[in-house]
Amino acid sequence: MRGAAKSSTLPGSAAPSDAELLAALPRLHRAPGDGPEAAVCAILDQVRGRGAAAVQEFSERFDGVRPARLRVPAAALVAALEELDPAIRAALEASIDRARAFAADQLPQDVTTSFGADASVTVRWVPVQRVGLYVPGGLAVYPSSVIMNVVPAQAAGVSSVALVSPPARDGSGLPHPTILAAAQLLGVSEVYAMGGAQAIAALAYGLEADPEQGLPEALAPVSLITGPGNKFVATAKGLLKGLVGIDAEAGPTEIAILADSTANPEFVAADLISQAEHDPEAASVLITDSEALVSALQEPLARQVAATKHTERVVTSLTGEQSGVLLVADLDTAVRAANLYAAEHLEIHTADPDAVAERIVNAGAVFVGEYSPVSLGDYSAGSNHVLPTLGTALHASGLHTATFLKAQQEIRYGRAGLAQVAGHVRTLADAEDLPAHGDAVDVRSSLA
Ligand code: HSO
Ligand code: ZN
Repeated sequence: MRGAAKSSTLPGSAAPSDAELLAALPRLHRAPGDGPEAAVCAILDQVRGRGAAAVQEFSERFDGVRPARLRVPAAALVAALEELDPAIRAALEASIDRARAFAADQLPQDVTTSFGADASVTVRWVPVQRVGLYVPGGLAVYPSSVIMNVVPAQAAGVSSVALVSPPARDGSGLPHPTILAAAQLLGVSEVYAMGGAQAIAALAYGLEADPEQGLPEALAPVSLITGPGNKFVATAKGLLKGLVGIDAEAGPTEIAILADSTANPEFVAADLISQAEHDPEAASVLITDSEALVSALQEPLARQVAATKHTERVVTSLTGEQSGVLLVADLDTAVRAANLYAAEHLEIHTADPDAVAERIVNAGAVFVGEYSPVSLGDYSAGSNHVLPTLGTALHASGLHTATFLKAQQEIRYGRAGLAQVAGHVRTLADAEDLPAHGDAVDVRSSLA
């Protein structure tokens, strides 16, 4: 990648070890405690102690806005949808339709396992009752993220949704009108003009009603918070994890492209740039076994970077430590590298993309073939764009319907069913020196 800070070549005949591959892959590594923990702790404390007044103060300090109304009035949601450009409305509706179809298909079935007529266990999928959804502000406006958070929550059957998003700097004191319109389209009526760590604190602790601060009704605490945000949001989620559930402490967006000599360099360049556009810290990584592709990429990349609207942040992202090219000897090594990198988004541009996709076990989402760009998934594919970053795809998933469900277990034994295992319970209880456990079973057989 021209101008990329890091371009690594491991084409030697000896297979590189996993450690060598990992070291050659570009990624920003932050040590725990490197983030704004101390500042965020202070914000959390203030919001817990002083509620809406503290939220307002932080909003003024960090977003440059003191919203007259922290709770977005219903009339503002209605007006935003009425005034929405019809083409944007149609595109949002199409995106919602696909996302809803995919989310509905993911609903897991309750399952009962029987151990005879009088003994069974069941897993029952129960929605989290109240969730908080964070829609970021920052360098762009993200109505698509309203869809990606709300749709799986609704598909899961969540009955109470609070959506927060920072106030825009447009004098309205409200989140961007397209965000409000998307909420209204989805039937979400509880929307707040707040962002940053203060919004996460408000969701986790709740807020008492404070009409003077633009909060006519209390904000009830939520049980789960999802959605990406800046590092203050991620840090606040990390610190509050436990008090509330969280989906992730998301980092900047990242794309990895696994490509061979058949890849179209124009497409590869466009896709690397597309995610670099989000953030100067966004990561764009090409993993390939083709030196010819790396050479062929230079001209279209330079041309497209110069022509794109947000050239400055794209260049910062592409030349940052977190972006670059890894050239390896063969496709097998490229697949191994992609699995080690565990990208938020992994595109596959190879002669047989399905065969490669089958071998990918670590990625937030896999985009199979050159007509499945990440930006399709960002908006209109039907898949979700809130995905694990920073290598957490090694163990985590993107938002999906089950994110908002709990696998609650039910134990249903009768007298005969219990009698069949009572002896084992007695034995194990005694082995653990917990005889009262065994007694709780024996009391039933002695009274039978
Ligand atoms: N690529 C981003 C999501 C997004 N892109 C929203 C455009 N709008 C993180 O997956
Ligand atoms: Zn994107």
